[in-house]
Amino acid sequence: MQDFLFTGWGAFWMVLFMLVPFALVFYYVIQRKSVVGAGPGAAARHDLSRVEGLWLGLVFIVFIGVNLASMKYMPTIATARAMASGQPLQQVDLSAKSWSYEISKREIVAGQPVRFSGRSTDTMHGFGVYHPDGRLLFTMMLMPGLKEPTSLVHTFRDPGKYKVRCLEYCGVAHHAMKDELVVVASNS
Ligand SMILES: [Cu+2]
Repeated sequence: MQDFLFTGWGAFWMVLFMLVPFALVFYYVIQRKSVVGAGPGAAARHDLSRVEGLWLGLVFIVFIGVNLASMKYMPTIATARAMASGQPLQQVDLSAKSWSYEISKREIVAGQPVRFSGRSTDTMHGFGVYHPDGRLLFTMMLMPGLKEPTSLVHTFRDPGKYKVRCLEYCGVAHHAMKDELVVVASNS
């Protein structure tokens, strides 16, 4: 019985069978809509009240304000500021492969900026660092095949054990791709 669908004009009739009712309903809806409501037109603009205008202004100001105020916390901006400050950096080189990390230094001194320079040797990996209280501090996306390592500067404030997790899905053992950094208090 269904054979005719797959031979000759069967597919054509099948498409018509689907499309014609759809087209009819579409046409009906468009017709109805054009009769029932004209939609927002030039006349509706006069109804935009003072309150609506103020609300729009407030949203705009809050949007710009929040963006400006939070900009310095963006990892890229924080990195540029740390580099410009001329402070000595602790350098940590890391290499990611499925599904582990090689990290040149796992012990870090608090209060002194750390530059993480990361590479991936096989596929896309992430390097996400969590504060001991569970907050995600930053994550780096490590793409394979780049000439320069991906770098980010972060200054750790609190001594403790910081979990590292891959935050880019990278295969069956992605969930097991983790490591740990230890931040120690500075002696000075
Ligand atoms: Cu992963």
